[in-house]
Amino acid sequence: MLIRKQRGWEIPEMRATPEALFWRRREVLVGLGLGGAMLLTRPGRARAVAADDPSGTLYPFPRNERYQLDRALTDPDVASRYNNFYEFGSHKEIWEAAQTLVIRPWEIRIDGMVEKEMTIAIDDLLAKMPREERLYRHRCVEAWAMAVPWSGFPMAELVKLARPLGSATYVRMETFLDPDAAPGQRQVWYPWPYVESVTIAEAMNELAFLVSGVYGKPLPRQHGAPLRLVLPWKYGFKSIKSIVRISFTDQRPVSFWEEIQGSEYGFWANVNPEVAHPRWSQASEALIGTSERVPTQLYNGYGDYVAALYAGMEGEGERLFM
Ligand SMILES: Nc1nc2c(c(=O)[nH]1)N[C@H]1C(S)=C(S)[C@@H](COP(=O)(O)O)O[C@H]1N2
Ligand SMILES: [Mo]
Repeated sequence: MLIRKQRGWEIPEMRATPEALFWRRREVLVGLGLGGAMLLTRPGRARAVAADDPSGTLYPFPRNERYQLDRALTDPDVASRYNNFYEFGSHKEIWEAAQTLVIRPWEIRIDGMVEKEMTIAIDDLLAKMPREERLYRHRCVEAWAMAVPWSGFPMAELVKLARPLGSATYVRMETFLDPDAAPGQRQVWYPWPYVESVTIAEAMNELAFLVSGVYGKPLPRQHGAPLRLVLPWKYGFKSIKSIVRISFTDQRPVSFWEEIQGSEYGFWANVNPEVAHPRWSQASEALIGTSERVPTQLYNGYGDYVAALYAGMEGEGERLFM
């Protein structure tokens, strides 16, 4: 059994696991005759894949000074060793296990309600896009936060490249599916592959950022290489990692966490300190790698950019903040 140290800023895993998931996992284990504690997959020893990342020469990307922080950057070693990436395990210490992810060749399928469906290799995509670095805050729904310099390009540019039909209203994104590389995907009580979605209006918002690097270098696998989303005004689970498919649709997709427990993890998931998670307060957040806690801000402090997206929607019965 893997024993892990709990850091001061962590919510105990028991409390962070949605109840529905706890029971689904239990059913599966009992069904297999493995009611005991042992199985909960310890990912295999890290097998480092030494694939050269051909995008390395593109870095660093020029910084866009428009996005400023109110706090110090997180220590890069802390940010890259405390990750949520359930494909490699349902705890934070997955960084070694994630090294099995093969990130080249890597293609992204763009399909659904677009003028012309296409498949594009990550390096061709990066070559085409206007690349920049941005300092953003990140707020996980588990009440921890970090601040990092992401390298990427505006999601709006991807939408322009895809040329969606006027009738499309949502963007649905999907993570790779490869249980051999990602043993967490053998945990059949999760609805793999990981799926997330935003409205096209959200995707076009200037803050929505598709990210290929961090701290001036290509993304380490544990951060979601080679391409992940970053939506700094929403809880972190919306920021889907290691994207292989981007689809345009007029039906609201159901995301991974919404399917697991929609009462706790909804479609909108905008940060709001006044709307508690059913099992813990969202009023403040722990800054990982420090002993500091700071008050959480509405839209994670990005209201000037995004509040207008949601004007009047609460009246329509939308749960904007979970
Ligand atoms: N495919 C995938 N994307 C994911 C996750 C995941 O488990 N799988 N976890 C999400 C959550 S809950 C958070 S907080 C962030 C964490 O990003 P980081 O590990 O780079 O800090 O990734 C998000 N994207
Ligand atoms: Mo998260």
